[in-house]
Amino acid sequence: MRRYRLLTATVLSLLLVLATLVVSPVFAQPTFTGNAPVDFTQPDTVIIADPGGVDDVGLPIQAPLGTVSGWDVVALYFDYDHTTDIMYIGVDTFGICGDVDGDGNPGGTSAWLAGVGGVDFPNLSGTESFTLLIDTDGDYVSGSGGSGIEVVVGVDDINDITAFGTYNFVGNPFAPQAGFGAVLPNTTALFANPSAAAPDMEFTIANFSTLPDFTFTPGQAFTFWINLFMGSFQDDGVGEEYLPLAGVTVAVNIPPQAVQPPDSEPGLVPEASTLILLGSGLAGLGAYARLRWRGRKRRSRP
Ligand SMILES: [Ca+2]
Ligand SMILES: [Ca+2]
Ligand SMILES: [Ca+2]
Ligand SMILES: [Ca+2]
Repeated sequence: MRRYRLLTATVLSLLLVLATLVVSPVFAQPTFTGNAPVDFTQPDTVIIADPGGVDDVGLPIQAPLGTVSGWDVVALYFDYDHTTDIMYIGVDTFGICGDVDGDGNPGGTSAWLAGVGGVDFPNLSGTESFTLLIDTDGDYVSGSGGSGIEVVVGVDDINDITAFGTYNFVGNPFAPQAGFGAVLPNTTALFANPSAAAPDMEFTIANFSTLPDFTFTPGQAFTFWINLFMGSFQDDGVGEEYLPLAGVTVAVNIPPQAVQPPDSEPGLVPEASTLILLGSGLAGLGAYARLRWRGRKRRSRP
């Protein structure tokens, strides 16, 4: 009996060791600094470029030549950690997110903006708004303005950055800033209130797979659909940013959990603990073989 228990334990431990040698999940999380294109460099990052590019947020003729609004988005970045179920999101704005007049101060109004009757409010207050709409199951008819958007992440047109969070979406996708419903339990951690030192909006959403109507299993590939809006009603003459377009969604395709075969990377050495386990497994097999050999010798005696 003893030898069978020893054999079972040995085989199990060897299988375990082999399993860890064959596939080990790999995920390097972005380190937020407030600069999305620098922070999101992982191979599984999904980038959604603004089809409108830079300079698709209109400005009044009073704005100095070369001015770009802080509403102007270059690209969105997504990186999902299948192990922790945390989604990392970065929004690369050309300047500082929320700096409506692009003068380098997200909470200060330039003379030309004041001249046309506009105000640049601090901390996304006033009617300044940042909204990321999410259709988790793809039932929103893009461009329709109908139902189907489950979630909105950001700040509506009433509150300021202190209310940044993840909410049920209950409005019309053509006016996303006015469609915030009940707050969802998913912890939403904003890296920083955008400033000159950290110009891009960066945040994480916890328990991402539990957002309403999601049906994917972490580890597997999945898709959701988004629309991003940034703008204000009090920045007279300055336009709004919609990605890709007002009321239109774009698919975000998240790849499956990355796994790394043991010899995929030259110079990759198995961890010491793995080698010790492998060694003890082999030693166990050796002990079993010796037991069997002795048993056979005893039996073969006349
Ligand atoms: Ca843009
Ligand atoms: Ca400003
Ligand atoms: Ca502002
Ligand atoms: Ca939906």
